[in-house]
Amino acid sequence: MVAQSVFSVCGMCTVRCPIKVTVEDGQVTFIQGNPNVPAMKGAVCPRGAAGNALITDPERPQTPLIRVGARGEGKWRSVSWDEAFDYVAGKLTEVKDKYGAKGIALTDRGGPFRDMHRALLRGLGSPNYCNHDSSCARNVQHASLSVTGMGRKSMAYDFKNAKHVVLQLRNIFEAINVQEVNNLMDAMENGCKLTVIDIRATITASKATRYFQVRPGSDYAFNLAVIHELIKKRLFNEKYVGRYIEGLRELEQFIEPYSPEWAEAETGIAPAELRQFVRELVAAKGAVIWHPGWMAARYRDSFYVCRTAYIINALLGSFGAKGGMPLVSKPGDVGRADLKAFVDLYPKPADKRADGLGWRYTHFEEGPGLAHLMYEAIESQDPYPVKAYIAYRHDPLMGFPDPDRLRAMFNNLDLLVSVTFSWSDTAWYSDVVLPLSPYLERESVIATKNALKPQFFVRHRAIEPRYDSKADWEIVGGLAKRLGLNELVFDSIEDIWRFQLEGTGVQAKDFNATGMVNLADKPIYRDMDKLKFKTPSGKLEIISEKLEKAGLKSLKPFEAPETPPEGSFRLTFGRCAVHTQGHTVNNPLLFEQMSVNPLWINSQAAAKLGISNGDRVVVSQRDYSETTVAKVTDLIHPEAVFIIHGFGHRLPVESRAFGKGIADQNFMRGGLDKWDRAGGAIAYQEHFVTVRKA
Ligand SMILES: Nc1nc2c(c(=O)[nH]1)N[C@H]1C(S)=C(S)[C@@H](COP(=O)(O)OP(=O)(O)OC[C@H]3O[C@@H](n4cnc5c(=O)[nH]c(N)nc54)[C@H](O)[C@@H]3O)O[C@H]1N2
Ligand SMILES: Nc1nc2c(c(=O)[nH]1)N[C@H]1C(S)=C(S)[C@@H](COP(=O)(O)OP(=O)(O)OC[C@H]3O[C@@H](n4cnc5c(=O)[nH]c(N)nc54)[C@H](O)[C@@H]3O)O[C@H]1N2
Ligand code: SF4
Ligand SMILES: [Mo]
Repeated sequence: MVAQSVFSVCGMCTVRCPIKVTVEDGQVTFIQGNPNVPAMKGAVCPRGAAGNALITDPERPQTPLIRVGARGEGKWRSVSWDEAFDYVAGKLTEVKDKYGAKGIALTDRGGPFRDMHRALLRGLGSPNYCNHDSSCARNVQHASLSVTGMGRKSMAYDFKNAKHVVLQLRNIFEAINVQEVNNLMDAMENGCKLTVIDIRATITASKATRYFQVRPGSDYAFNLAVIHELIKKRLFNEKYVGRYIEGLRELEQFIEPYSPEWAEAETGIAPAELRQFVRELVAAKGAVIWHPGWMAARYRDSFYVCRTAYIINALLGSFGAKGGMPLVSKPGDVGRADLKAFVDLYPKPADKRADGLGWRYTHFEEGPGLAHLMYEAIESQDPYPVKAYIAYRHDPLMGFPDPDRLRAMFNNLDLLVSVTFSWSDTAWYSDVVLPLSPYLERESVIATKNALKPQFFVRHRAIEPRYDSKADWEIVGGLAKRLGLNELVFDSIEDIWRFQLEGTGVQAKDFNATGMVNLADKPIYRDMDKLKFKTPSGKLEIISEKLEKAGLKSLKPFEAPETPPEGSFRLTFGRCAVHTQGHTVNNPLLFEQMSVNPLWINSQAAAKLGISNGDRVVVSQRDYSETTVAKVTDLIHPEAVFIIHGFGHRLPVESRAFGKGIADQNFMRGGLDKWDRAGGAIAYQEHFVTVRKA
């Protein structure tokens, strides 16, 4: 049997790296980074390499399932796809007849492959699409919009050519994006400096030229002091600032009290060190990336941390610059037609959104919504009842705070459907589970990547499904057929690709050789004298009209984070290199590499509690407790404890993950109400716990 190479896209995390899959005799024998993309260096990360273990693992939904017991009881009837589609379409139609199409909501995990299921919802006539992002990067997105008028992905992080990279709230060597990691390592070999600002000495910090351990939640103070130094010493890029910044005078007045000496009391960082750091940034002459963060849904002022990060980039002249944050190109920017979109087949629904965006909250970007506010509407029926909810590749019961409250909200639903390739807390609580084929067993719609070198790319199916699961387009098509949305029903993926590619001059076969079609020959950097931003003034704006109109401050005075109550710690969390969120802990290969999430606790704090490294500890919040093992270390700030998110599974169908480690979301009671009015994201790290030896 000859080996076959399939160019595809990894699905083990949200990054979606281009991969080359070797298939022999209908089995996947090797997964590597797509060699046509130099920045992949032929490699994938540990999770990408474990894709095949997901295929062979029987501990995932194998057929469509309809609930027979109570919600969450785990009693299921295995049904045919026909029956599952009929059932879901029937219930959706009932809800639509009784409450209108707006009574149906769908959330997903964002990303490039969502055109068809978004079209399905819009075709039904509902405005209630949300992605997961109020649990992740919404603050960054809204900060970017407020300063540049453009979304966060309108700028690339040009790590490869950078001279100084600042990672604040960003642990790049463990929360991995393979191409970014490789590009940053190349730059560091060429002398690029790396500064890490974290509350823990991570692996990224261990590779840094400079590491600042700040007090948890004090980043805004840190950034204000950096701005103070740049402005007071006139260290900013005068030409760039004169040309592109609107509102410098307001910034100058606002920043007055926030000196490095003032900040020291908040952050714990000595003024001399901060000043030396700022001088080094300035010396890098615009080839600076001050990363605005990714999972920046942490504090009540995280939006302002991201916003000041963008302002610092502006003062240093990083926007548009090679080695900084150059603007990306869309197909239209290089004279090419973009893909035809399925969502455009239907008009934008006229009803107002259940989450209040566009009418109650006018300063937020409407498109991906704010899922937690939609959940609130399920509970309150304000502005109207939402009675059917499809969680599409999304696990809100693990990803949002306070799962007990969320489950109570979901009890108001007439229908809860989960489309997923793995078991998840949400799937377990659903009325219907529609098993999606894992990424190696399914293909996707073609997607556009806006980039320095824009492209179209596609996920090819490497192998046939082992169980009775389906690809996205098959699931959407099966429902669409029964809901009278025949435009979304296709016999083959080739027909779908043909629809999408119409008028682009590209054909499906053009993807066979590498999995992608480049729309430009080389990376395109804009002329630094002719940058345009999409704000009302066309410049980078210190004062955002949208925020001010909504009664919010563009420049918010600093308020210190709460000090943990006596004997308590702030609960902090993040990623590790071998797991993705909650859905890989039960992966046989990855579970072997890390089966439990230890609680990081500062050595001195632990000593006071009589806790030694490796002890079992009880983590508590009021009357609620879970138990794990302690990692006692000098490397974390004494006010915080830290765990890797995604553990503490309690589903009997996951024999490996069951009962291992603790679940941070369970210690966030009331957390659905703690969200950032300016940035839109949940403030996940505003919760405290106590710790004792078990
Ligand atoms: N307490 C706490 N809450 C958090 C976080 C935290 O650290 N602590 N992290 C937050 C962050 S950064 C995010 S992004 C959200 C994530 O939370 P979710 O958005 O729920 O993301 P995933 O765990 O990736 O879950 C996606 C679900 O879709 C299924 N799935 C189906 N197909 C695919 C596929 O092709 N790719 C992927 N990746 N999944 C698929 C997976 O099996 C899984 O059940 O949670 C957020 N919530
Ligand atoms: N291996 C792996 N890679 C992933 C993912 C994964 O699950 N696994 N998920 C992907 C997703 S969805 C996302 S959103 C990204 C997330 O990427 P990141 O946001 O980089 O990852 P995190 O680990 O959530 O958080 C980064 C750091 O913030 C620190 N931190 C916590 N509190 C504070 C604070 O008050 N101040 C400062 N300065 N730092 C603080 C944490 O200690 C942590 O090291 O990763 C992506 N890549
Ligand atoms: S970072 Fe790793 S898991 Fe995520 S898409 Fe890339 S190879 Fe896959
Ligand atoms: Mo995320």
